[in-house]
Amino acid sequence: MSKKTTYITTPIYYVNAQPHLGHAYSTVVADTYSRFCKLRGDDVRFQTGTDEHGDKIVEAAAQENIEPRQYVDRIATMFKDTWPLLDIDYDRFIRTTDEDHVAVVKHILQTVYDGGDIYFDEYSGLYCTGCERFLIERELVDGKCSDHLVAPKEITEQNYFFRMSKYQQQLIDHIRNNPDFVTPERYRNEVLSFLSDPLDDLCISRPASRLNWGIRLPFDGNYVTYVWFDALINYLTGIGFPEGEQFEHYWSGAEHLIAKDILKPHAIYWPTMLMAAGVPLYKKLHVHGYWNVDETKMSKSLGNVIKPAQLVQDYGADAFRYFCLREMSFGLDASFSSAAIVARNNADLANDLGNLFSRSVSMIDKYCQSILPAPDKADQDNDLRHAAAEMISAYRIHMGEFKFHQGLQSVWEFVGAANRYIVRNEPWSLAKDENKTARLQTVLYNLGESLRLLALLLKPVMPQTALKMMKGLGIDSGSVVMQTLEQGGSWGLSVPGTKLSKVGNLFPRIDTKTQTKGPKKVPQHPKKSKTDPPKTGPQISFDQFKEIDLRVAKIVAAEALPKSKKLLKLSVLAPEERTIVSGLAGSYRPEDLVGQSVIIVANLKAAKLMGVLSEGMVLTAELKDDEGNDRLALVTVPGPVKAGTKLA
Ligand code: ME8
Repeated sequence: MSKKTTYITTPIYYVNAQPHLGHAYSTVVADTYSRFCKLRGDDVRFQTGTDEHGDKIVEAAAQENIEPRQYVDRIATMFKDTWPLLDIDYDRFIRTTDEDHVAVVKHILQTVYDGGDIYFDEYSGLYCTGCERFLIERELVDGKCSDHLVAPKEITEQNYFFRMSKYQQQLIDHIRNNPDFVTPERYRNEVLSFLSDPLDDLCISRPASRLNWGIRLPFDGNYVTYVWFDALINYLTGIGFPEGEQFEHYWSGAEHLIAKDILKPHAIYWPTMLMAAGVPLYKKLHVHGYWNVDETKMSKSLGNVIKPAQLVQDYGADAFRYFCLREMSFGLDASFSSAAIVARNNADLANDLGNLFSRSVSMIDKYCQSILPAPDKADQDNDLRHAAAEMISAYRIHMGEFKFHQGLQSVWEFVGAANRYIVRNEPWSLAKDENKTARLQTVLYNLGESLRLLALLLKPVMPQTALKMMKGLGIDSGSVVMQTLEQGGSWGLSVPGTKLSKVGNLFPRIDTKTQTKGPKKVPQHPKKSKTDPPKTGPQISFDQFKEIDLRVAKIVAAEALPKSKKLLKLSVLAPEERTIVSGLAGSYRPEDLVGQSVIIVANLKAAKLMGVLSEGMVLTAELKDDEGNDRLALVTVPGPVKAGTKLA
């Protein structure tokens, strides 16, 4: 059976700005999707690049007093040099100044012109230099372009026009008949709504007397091609259109990725251009939202532009890639902040995944001299197997639908299940009992196998971490079971007897104290006089006291709540599993809590804290640490007392 082909593209970025967080996000998403499709077994091609013609570029070069050619070479190199820092593995970096691209643009223009869909006309219109296009009245807000906040210039010119209006109905029909053509649905609806009004024809030339940095029209050398008509064609050039074998092979699997800012050119200009040129339409357009920074728009003038190289230096490529994909619900806007990325790093990566890896590997080291033991065949541990199977099927669906945050959520549900598996099985206790060696070996094998599956699924998102995990597990990254979901996505493929190796921690915790600027505030408390009477609250009867359901609970998982400095989300057994949100973040690291037996008020009315339903309260005592800061100390119970035991 021949492989499914996928051709994923990013926008080609304007070289009037240096690479920033938004460019990095789109490129990381495309890279992850490309790697995911390979994992799914597809034959994949991935293209990114730079958009180098047009007014904006001429202006930017003029500001630096250099020729456009020199300017575009410099900034294109910056983009090219940035992507390896984020482990972007593209097949082609295309530039619209590349020779083959210029030839393809001319070819398409000539084809559409010969087909009668390009005509010459005089036009007066409102031109926005920022958008590089004529705007229509209903796109203006208070007479200004809503994106660039400047009034467009009234321009009258003779120009060439593309008969876009001719293809309006054909485009509407295509979008209606292909629900996945533009996703998520909100953007499909936006396009259909735009198409409910008559479509204008598109001005596709600029007089060379006004702008000569562009591709000359093949049928009139006095004009250059409008930058959007030129740029969109990059998607065809990159795979050898019109003759190339690659075009035949990949075009039917073309999926474009963009942000909402360039929806109209991609969902309206581009498909109608393809129709006029007699080229089948691309398969899908995936549209994501915008990253804001600390809730504000990212912009040069606000000085809050985030550079990818800095992000890699501060957090590492993998933590940044994970954060982007986990934090943004694809299609919606999201807010970037150092606090949010640090919280994700510490909770999800260092705590949940990192601890699972280091605990498991060090137990295999301690109890089996770093050799993966053989499991007892009769001992299936179906819960963990089922959790793994569920993770793989949810991951496959969500990642394939660009719901990366949900794909990763399913992976982290499994990480949680594996961490709870350790707590439930207590390998350290099994190791003390000679009769339980077979069980201990099964538990450790299952942990090794869980980690192998996690490494496989995390390859597209965090390539370096996946490699490190494989190395630690003693698995050759080229081994067949680590290549595709088909070959490696079932339980039990780790080979007993494999020698593990020491690779250290997967993720360092980032110390939030060194991240925040300025001195730490010490909370002030009114001083108590020695003669103050001890405070007691209102008295309750014994019967009232008996109403309080105090129980021993065992903490089986703990994680920070990303948006809160104080709260931790705990999973406890009492004896049934429940979630409790507790204000312990300033006093304990999540990993120090797992395994502790504490006292909870089990019948406290459930309440939502930071969006998480908390079903109970953990008892703590207040104390002051050496620096005089308030801390909370858990009221703990010795290990042998069973989870769920009521306090008498
Ligand atoms: O529009 N959040 O180039 P461009 C998320 N050359 N993504 C962002 C972003 C943000 N705040 N800011 C930018 C162009 N992006 C044209 C494209 S394609 C044939 C021609 C990303 O440099 C996002 O992918 O302005 C957006 O669509 C793209 O950068 C715009 O890049």
